[in-house]
Amino acid sequence: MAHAAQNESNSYERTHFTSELQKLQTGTEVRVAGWIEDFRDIGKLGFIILRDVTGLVQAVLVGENLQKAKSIPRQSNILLKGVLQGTKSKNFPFEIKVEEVFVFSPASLSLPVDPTGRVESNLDTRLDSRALDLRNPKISNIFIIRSNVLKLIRDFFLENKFIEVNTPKIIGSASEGGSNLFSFDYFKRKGFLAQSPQLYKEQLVLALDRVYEIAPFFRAENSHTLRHLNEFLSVDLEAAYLDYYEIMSIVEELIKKILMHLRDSNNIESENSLIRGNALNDLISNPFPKISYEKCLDELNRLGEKVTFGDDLSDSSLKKLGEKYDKFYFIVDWPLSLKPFYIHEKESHPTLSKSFDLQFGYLELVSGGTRQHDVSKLKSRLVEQGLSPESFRDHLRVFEWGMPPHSGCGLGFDRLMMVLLGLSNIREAVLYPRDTSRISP
Ligand code: AMO
Repeated sequence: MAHAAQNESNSYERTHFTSELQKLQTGTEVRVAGWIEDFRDIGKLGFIILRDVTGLVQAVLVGENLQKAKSIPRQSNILLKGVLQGTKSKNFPFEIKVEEVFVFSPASLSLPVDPTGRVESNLDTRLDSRALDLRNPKISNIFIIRSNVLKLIRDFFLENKFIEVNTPKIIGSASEGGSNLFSFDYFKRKGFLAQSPQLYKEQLVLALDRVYEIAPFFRAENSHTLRHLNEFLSVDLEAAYLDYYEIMSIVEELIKKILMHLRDSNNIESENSLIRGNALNDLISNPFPKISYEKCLDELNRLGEKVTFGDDLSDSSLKKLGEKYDKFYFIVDWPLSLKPFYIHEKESHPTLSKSFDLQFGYLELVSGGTRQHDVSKLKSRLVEQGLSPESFRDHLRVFEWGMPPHSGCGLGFDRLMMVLLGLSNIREAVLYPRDTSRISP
């Protein structure tokens, strides 16, 4: 949004982002703010290349302004007041003839990373100086696309009658059982960080019918990999009267909507992404394959991987499968024994469950299923899994208040961003990642 400077007392007010200048006529007076990406002094003239989050502009300086510019370090934050004019530059269609230079804040002469990208730094060094790293447009673009995709997801849920909810992240007992919970002192008792909104989202369908949540969740997993974080953003959904096949359709539709948007806005860089050129159109127009867990076992055994019914699919198995199915595909009907207590058994084959994972190659993106809504079965499933129904009392009583049948899933949003942008490390998709060795900045 462009704001005209109101009066002289507000001389620091910017009038335009750099991307808005192209629609203006030469002779227009402008004030742009940002940081100095580059400075060239060619004697009587000097050039500042000024960058803001939307792009770049060249500014030409003479006389006192040029003298002043010589002493301002690169990356300093400044405002340039001037007039648009034509230029002989091959790189810019116009430039700003500078009338005044305001320095808001000089940058130190030795910076920890080079945001122009000319000097490369390793990821750890970049993450240690993330705010500066984001001045590199290749990096900020990741987070601009991330923000756009989150908006698309919210629009999609709104169109499909889902209500956005916010469940607590501080909880008093394990939400799904399991040991991967962070715990801390909560006044005179123990508190935990939620690993998933699972129990709350199920409870909420009792009245709200269809809910979704986009929120960080926490896993105290000691796995230092390229796809695990201890805090990750999850897109959770839960819907009454739908089964797991209908949830898969919703997930597929949502992902295709995102792919179409990125294709149409040229945001999926063909060189950079796992999804290239025509492959993207094929993905959008064909259904994602659905492969049963049992068929996966057959395929894996044929490929020489020894897996028997009831085994989880190891990293090496998923890598093998991912070589054959290298894009999006669902693995459906997992053994009930591998699934949490809230997943419904398949009535026709009670050792199987109404469950699915969505994979992209070897990478698991989504996990979900039809839920058990019969409270006595829920109780016996808890006992089977060595959990105490007593500690789930608050949850189980909701199932005695007229619970509709329901299904849902959780989508790992940071992993989805890896796939969409062709990033090999989940940390690239997260501003301030938390892993087993990183808790700051
Ligand atoms: P699950 O534990 O499979 O299922 O998690 C759902 C999805 O979240 C992502 N994810 C992670 N991403 C990054 N780092 C992690 N440590 C991490 N752990 C999980 C994955 C995964 O597919 N309550 C169920 C969902 C449901 O049934 O609704 C659950 O949490 O992409």
